[in-house]
Amino acid sequence: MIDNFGDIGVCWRLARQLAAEYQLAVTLWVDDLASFHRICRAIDPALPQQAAGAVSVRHWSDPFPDIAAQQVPDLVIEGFGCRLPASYLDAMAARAVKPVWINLEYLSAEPWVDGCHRLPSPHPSLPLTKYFFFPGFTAGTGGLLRERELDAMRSAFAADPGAVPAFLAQLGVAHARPDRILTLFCYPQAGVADFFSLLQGEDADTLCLVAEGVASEAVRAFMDAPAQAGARRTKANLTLQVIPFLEQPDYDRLLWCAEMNLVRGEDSFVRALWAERALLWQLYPQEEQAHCVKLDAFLARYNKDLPPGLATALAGVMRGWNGAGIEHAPWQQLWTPAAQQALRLHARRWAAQLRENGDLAAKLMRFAQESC
Ligand code: TRH
Repeated sequence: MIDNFGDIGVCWRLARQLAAEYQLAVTLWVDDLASFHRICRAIDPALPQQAAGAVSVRHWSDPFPDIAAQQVPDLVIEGFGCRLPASYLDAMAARAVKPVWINLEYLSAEPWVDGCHRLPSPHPSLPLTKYFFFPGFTAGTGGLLRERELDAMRSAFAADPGAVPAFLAQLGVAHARPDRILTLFCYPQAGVADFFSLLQGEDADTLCLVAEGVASEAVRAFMDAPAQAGARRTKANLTLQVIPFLEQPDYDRLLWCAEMNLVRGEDSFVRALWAERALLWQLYPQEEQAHCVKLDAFLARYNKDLPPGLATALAGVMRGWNGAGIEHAPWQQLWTPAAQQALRLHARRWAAQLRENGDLAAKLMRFAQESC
């Protein structure tokens, strides 16, 4: 049995995987049930306790519900240093056999991560030890979340010539064979309006799909209408369509339809890596530009085996997307037929390398067993 606390996109995925693939009784504690409802429609934000598939979901309210020592499971995962309530820590400490306590950390490609993965941190006053568990891009880290069936599902989708138009039709998207499909998921800081202008002026036809609620201001301005699912408008060579915010499995399928996925944060970024398509990553903006350091660390790894000209162009575009905006020249360099072929091949090789590192849930389970 485990309790899982933390950032919803990542934690919901991990909770489902641990329940489905390891038959664990998982409880997911969530403070913001309304956000959870967006990625899992079955969630009722008004309920303090409910089931979502095989996962039990509880509202992390303030004050925190009373939990007795006997109710504390063998494994407690704290997502992203979310700080467990004092009463819950007391219940953990009151167990005869202490639970394995893991702090699942943020994803970063920075070199120090390998050295910090699995480090213990004894609690200053209670007989408990927390272990840092870092996702990452090397074998020395906890790896990345990847369900057992994911590759088979993606391969079956790719092998079916009717899969893309059929899936898009399900979302209400007419698939008139544009030159390229982009999906857009970003933070409010992204220079979306300028990006739309850039796409309008391109020679290639672009179909850009954006989920309802994402970049709403720029989408509304482009549409000159509310940014609601179903809204669609073409200006010059850009067609923009708003689609519903999807549940996680369908969001994967969406990523499999695109030539390039613009993703953000952590979970959508990792899904875009597994989609094996070109991607642009927007990091969660942090104080003192800490996210730029993280982006450079990722680019240093990801771009290493790309042809040098293409690596420079991709780095320029990705830095622009996370800063002052995307410049036309490096953007265009990504879209020559040779660049597209190289980026697709590179994405496939990279995903294969990442698979070799092992997946996060399996590594977490192994670590928990070793730490009992
Ligand atoms: O929600 P995010 O912004 O999460 C981030 C990261 O965890 C980051 O590390 C943290 O610092 C920041 O929060 C505060 O972006 P992320 O991680 O990509 O999670 C979004 C989830 O939404 C992901 O699971 C994919 C999912 N999603 C859908 O399920 N359907 C959709 O239509 C879309 C657009 C996204």
